[in-house]
Amino acid sequence: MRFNRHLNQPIPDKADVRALTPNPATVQLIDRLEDAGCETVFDRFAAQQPQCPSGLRGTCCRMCQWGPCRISGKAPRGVCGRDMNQVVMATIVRQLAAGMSAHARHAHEVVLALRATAEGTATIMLKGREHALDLADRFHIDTDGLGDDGVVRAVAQALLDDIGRMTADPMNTLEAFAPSDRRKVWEELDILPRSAAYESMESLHMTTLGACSDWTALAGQELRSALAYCYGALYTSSLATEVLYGVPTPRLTEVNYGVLKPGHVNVLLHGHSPVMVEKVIEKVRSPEIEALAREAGAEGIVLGGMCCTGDELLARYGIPTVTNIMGQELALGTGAVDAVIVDMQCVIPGLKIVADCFGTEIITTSISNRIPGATHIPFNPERPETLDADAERVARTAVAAFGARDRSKIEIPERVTTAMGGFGYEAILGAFGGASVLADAVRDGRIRGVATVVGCNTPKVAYESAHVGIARRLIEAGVLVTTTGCASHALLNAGLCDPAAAELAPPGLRELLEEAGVPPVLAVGGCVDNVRSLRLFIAIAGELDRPLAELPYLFVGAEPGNEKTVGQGATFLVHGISVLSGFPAQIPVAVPRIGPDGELLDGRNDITEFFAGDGLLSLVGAKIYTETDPACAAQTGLMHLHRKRQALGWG
Ligand code: MSK
Repeated sequence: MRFNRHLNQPIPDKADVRALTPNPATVQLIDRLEDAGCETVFDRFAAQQPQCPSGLRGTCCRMCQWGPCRISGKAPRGVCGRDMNQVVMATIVRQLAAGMSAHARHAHEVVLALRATAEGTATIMLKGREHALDLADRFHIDTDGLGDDGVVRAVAQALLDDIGRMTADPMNTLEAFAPSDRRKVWEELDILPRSAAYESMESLHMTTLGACSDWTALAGQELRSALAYCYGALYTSSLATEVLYGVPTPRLTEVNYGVLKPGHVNVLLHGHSPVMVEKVIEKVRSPEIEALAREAGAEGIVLGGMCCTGDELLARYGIPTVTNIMGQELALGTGAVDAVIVDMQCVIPGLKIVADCFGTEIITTSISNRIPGATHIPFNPERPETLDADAERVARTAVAAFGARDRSKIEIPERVTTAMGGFGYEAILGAFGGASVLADAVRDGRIRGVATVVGCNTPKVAYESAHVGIARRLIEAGVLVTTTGCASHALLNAGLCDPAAAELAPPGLRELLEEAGVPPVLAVGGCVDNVRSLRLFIAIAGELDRPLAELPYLFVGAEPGNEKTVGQGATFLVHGISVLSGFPAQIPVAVPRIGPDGELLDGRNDITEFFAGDGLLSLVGAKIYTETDPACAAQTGLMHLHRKRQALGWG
């Protein structure tokens, strides 16, 4: 592997990916696309090397039109006078705001659909009505005389307020779900947020030219935004989805590229928002559309999931997942995919390039997402009355693609993996017999710690090797693992979400898993469902009567990619749960070197001290560890968990 001295770590090329990626189907499809002369993310990443050192270190400032400015030893300040700390922290604050905007937009669509359902303008059958009653209770909504739909409408309004409130009133979800000892920490730090929309606005405001010159105040805004992100975007989206489509329960299925079938219409469902895709599934499973597929000569219809839409559909219906953000082009390389129905986020432009190589129909269903050459049938959350008819058109377009394609190019890897998904918060507690059972096991060491292994992929790490390498080692050391997002696909395809994988765990954890009939990695849903893992952490801490920051917990983001991952990590940090990152964010990493007089310079700076030293630790009780090599990263994580246990006297 090529070593990048600016990052102090190796960077993989395509040969390294072939050698290190854990899924043999991946290698088969990389070769297949190369033979077909079809470029992928791996080729474009190679073409971009070497990447700009200033960009990699986060020291390039592009936040006004006086720049761009590169902060260096020669020019330590930008044209306006910003120094390195201000540039790097402002960039991180902006990344979190961008990620928060994405999740908040997703939440907004789902909550509007919930409200429209209560008002009767959207034809959606509510599957989680009892969940709405529970939320109404938690939000202290006076339900007297509201009626069933009135309660749902009031809950939707409370969630909508948390997405978009512009005044300093408390957030409903934060008041209902945050642990009280944490709320005190946040009050003392003065970081209680208003809403996702307000903090996105304030983050952009504070980082614009001449608005704030104190990097520590920007760091405070980062933490405030993390809370807005968690409670205004993640909780709102995950809870509204549960009221609309029900709370997931575990189910066994098969996943991986091999679930696609040559004689069938193969349709992949990709993106994040559940609203259109749920209705499309309803249509695809109707006798009319099934008949249409048979008329076109197909033996049936296969639905497969990609990215977070895939995670959610696996959780709710056991629909097989295929792959994640960096595998989306590879999936089309099977030549078997007739249509990809995409809604919002993580649908890369490269998808259409490969689609054109194989004649795959791309259908965009979000008003925010346009792809040149794709069929556009969008769901507009302000006009829910068209949902039914639009979903029917989407389903018909997808099925019609079967007859229009050249099927001679089909080559599906045989690999199929058994997996269990559907571990909503309630399902995890139900499987183990309650939070107290898990708390006892954490205290007596049968569970050495609880980690959530989540997030995207990045071409800067050999594809999926870190997710799988770290998770496997954590299991072998007795750590219970939850997962979401693209990491989830890597772990599902690697067999770690198969109940049979309990045999990898040491005796104490293995017995617990076998008794509960669950795998060592619990797939909880899409990236907004990280709050299900957070709720689990909070529930166990409650049983143990300990603050979150004292417990052997860890957030692992081994292959960060999307701006959304910044807020995911920050969400857990601000709750006192440390983060293990597999790749340095765009900050000047501490690179030790020898000084002019032979002395060792450790390369530390204010930003690395804040995130990885005592800064954040002294404020919220958590910090970031960064380690690329999966074996070393797992050791780092295990050391963190062990130290927590030692401090508690739990050995
Ligand atoms: S899809 S945000 S690449 S997890 Fe949620 Fe995957 Fe990250 Fe998108």
